[in-house]
Order: sequence, then structure tokens, then C-alpha cells
Amino acid sequence: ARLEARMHEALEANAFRLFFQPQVNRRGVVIGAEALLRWPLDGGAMVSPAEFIPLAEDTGHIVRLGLWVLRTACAQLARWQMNERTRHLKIAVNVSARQFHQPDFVASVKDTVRAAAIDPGRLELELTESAILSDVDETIRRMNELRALGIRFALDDFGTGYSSLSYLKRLPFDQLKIDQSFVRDMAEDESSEAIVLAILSLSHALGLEVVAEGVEMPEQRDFLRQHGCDAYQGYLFGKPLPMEAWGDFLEMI
Ligand code: G
Ligand code: G
Ligand code: MN
Ligand code: NA
Repeated sequence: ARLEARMHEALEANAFRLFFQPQVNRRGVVIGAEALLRWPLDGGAMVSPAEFIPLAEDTGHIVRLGLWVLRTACAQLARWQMNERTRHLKIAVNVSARQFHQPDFVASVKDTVRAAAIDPGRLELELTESAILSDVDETIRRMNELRALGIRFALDDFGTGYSSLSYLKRLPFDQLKIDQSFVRDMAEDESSEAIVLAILSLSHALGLEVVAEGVEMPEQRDFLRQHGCDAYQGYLFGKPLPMEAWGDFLEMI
């Protein structure tokens, strides 16, 4: 309950921050970033979203917080679009189940994209399997309405939920993100390696792009690349950075 009260205050005080973790292509070129929410406390410590997102979902704060994330990400895309060097970059935004199923979710995304005057093709929305499970037909309708504008969809944390393969076929995803647990265990554990290979071949057969998460070692990247993985995210390429640090980061690469 204390955390909940503080979350309300933090929303009022605009105390949340958005960090951006780079995503790279097969050649190691930065193609965009995933926006990751951070909640810095006065002492400098950060509350992990793993802790406060579930609470934000339960209390409904996620609706306002999610809208703030979307607006902030779109404002960043608008800034990137003004510069020749950065206009190709895209941003992926995590959308929680409760947020996605708000009656006005589609309208609020449309309004935000229009207000920021960004190319919707640079915006990617990440859904998890829990967002889909509750109502598949409604999920498909919402996705299609936003895809008609050019917005792209990624299925996040793939392999950790109750992924039914028939959903993968029916749902209009553009991209699938291999959960970092499989990437981490790939080298030690034959079944994780087999799962990664199966995800890659299944995705490609279905015409989906694949992003590997949690890539920390060159050996992991090499193995994934050898098997056709399209994009990569992880500490090997960069940690989540505050936007102020991205200027230097883009100079460096
Ligand atoms: O970056 P980090 O390991 O701290 O993120 C932890 C979890 O919080 C991840 O599962 C991530 O998807 C989730 N998360 C981070 N930012 C957001 C956000 O803006 N919205 C939602 N719904 N989840 C987020
Ligand atoms: O659940 P989701 O995939 O949206 O969140 C990604 C989470 O993974 C974030 O919390 C992010 O900070 C974390 N992360 C990103 N790259 C790495 C990595 O290379 N190793 C580890 N352990 N975590 C990572
Ligand atoms: Mn994600
Ligand atoms: Na993920």
C-alpha cells in the first residue's frame, strides 16, 4: 500500500524516467531502442519495473503510466525524425495487458501518434501473451486497426507464457522476441538451444522477424546470427540508457 501511495505521488510529480536500450541488426548497426520505464527514488536507487508494473496493473495506475510512456517515446521519435542521422531509428514500447484492453486504447495511441506527428512505422508495440489470452478476436481487431496506420507489433518474452502456436498464426505480429532466459541458457542447456532454433525456424516460416533478448556474449550473438536471427538486444550492445546518454552513444557507433 505504501508503494501504491508513492506511485500516485510519483505520477503527479512526473518522477518516472524512460530509458532506452539499443537494438542492433545482423551487422551490429543500431536500428532502434526498447523504451524501459524507471522509477528513481530520492536516494538515487531505482525501483524495478518488475516490482511496480504488477502493482500499477492491479491499481489501474498503468493506464496513466502507460500513456506517459507512449507520449514520451513518441516525443523522442519526433526528435530523432528531425535529424538525418537518426530518422531511421524505431522505438519499441511495452504495453501491459490491462492497458491494451482499455476501451479507448486504440484511440489514445492514434491521438498520441498524430499529436507527435511521427511516422507510425517507427513505433512498435510489444505485447506479452497475457495481453492476448483474454480475448483473441478483440486483440486481433485492435492490432489490425493500429497496423492499418503502419504501427508494428512484437510478441514479447516469447516462450515463457502459454504460447499457443495457433495464436502465432492468427495474430498479426511483425516480430517475435525470444525471451532472455533461453538465450542465457543456450550454451549450457541443449533444450534451450533447441527451443531457440525452433523459434527461429518457426518465426521465419511464418514471416516474422526475430529479435533475441539478453545477448551478453559474442558467442551467443554468433550462434544466433548463424541461425538467421534478425536483430539483437542485450548488454553486449548496450544497457538501457537515459536519453541524455544517447547522443554520445550514437556518436560512438
Ligand atoms: O528493464 P527491466 O529489466 O527493469 O524491466 C523489467 C520488466 O518491466 C520487463 O518485463 C519489462 O517488459 C517491464 N517494463 C519496462 N518498462 C515498461 C513499460 O513502460 N510498460 C510496461 N507495461 N512494462 C514495462
Ligand atoms: O520483459 P522485457 O523483455 O520487456 O524486458 C527486458 C528486460 O531485460 C529489461 O528489464 C532489461 O533491463 C533487461 N535486459 C536487457 N538486456 C539484458 C541483458 O543482456 N542481460 C540481462 N540479464 N537483462 C537484460
Ligand atoms: Mn519488452
Ligand atoms: Na522480453
